[in-house]
Amino acid sequence: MRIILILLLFTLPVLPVLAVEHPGTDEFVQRAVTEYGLPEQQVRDLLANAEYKQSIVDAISRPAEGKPWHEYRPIFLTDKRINEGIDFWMENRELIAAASQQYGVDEEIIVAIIGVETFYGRITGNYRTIDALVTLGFYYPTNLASDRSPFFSSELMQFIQLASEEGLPAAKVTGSYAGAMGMGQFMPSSYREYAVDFDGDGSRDLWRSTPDVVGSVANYLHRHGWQAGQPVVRRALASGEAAFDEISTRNFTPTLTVAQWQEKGFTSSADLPPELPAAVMKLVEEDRNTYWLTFRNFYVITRYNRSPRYAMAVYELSQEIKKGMETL
Ligand SMILES: [Ca+2]
Repeated sequence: MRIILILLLFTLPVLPVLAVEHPGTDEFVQRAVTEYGLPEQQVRDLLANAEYKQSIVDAISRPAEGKPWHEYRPIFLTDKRINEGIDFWMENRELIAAASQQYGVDEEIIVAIIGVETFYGRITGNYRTIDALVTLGFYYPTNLASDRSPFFSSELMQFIQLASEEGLPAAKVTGSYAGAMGMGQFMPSSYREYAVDFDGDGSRDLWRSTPDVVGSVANYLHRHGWQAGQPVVRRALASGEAAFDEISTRNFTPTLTVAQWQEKGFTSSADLPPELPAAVMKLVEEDRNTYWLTFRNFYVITRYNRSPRYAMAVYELSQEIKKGMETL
């Protein structure tokens, strides 16, 4: 009997499994303590509590943003998302008007961002933020084009600070697989920098306070330079000799004027001031490419998410919702 027990002790796994220390823990903890003055044991405990998630690595490895526009657009431009956007706007009419007024950001864009990010707050993500940031900060897949682990590691540091400042339960907070949180999907650094307490209850709650979410999204766009009432994007006609190699792919900072782009073969379909700064974007439709002049406000939307298709989806959704509001 005794021998069997001893054998069992050696062959059965010991439960609960002792936490494995994540690679890079010591270096991270040291920085947390010396550079940010965070309490060592608390940081160690939090990291030890975090779990590596293969599903997070799989998700970051899937190039969802790489879909051509004609496949990307139908994900966001649905009747359901348009109609729920109209409902969300109606339910929060005064609030959205107040945020728009205070931060100088068009109402329909605030609504559309929350619609694209989380279906108006319904789908905010079920990954523990600590798992997401530890997995991507400490185990970022090496087979991807660029190593973004420094970014996620830095967001992890921001998250620990955020949790301490806002009194959040760091081990319980949930969000996207990439660490974005709440109805507006703010990364920890953005939460710390741009979130506002728009309902004035003394805390910034981007999960449960719709006023805080609406105010924070508006403030984010405002701080990145939104210009109220100004154009976002307009269709352009490209001549056969147009400067196709000067089209933006990653950075949509407007570098030339509408008039200069016209000289390069991209003519606006709408009447625009010739001195208006613009960039040029190509979208891949099913049977052809289309060309677009993008402006300062388009660039501002890409500060929320770098993909030009994301910015285009936000813009188109905003226009559909606005149209729906006008016909109510
Ligand atoms: Ca609040």
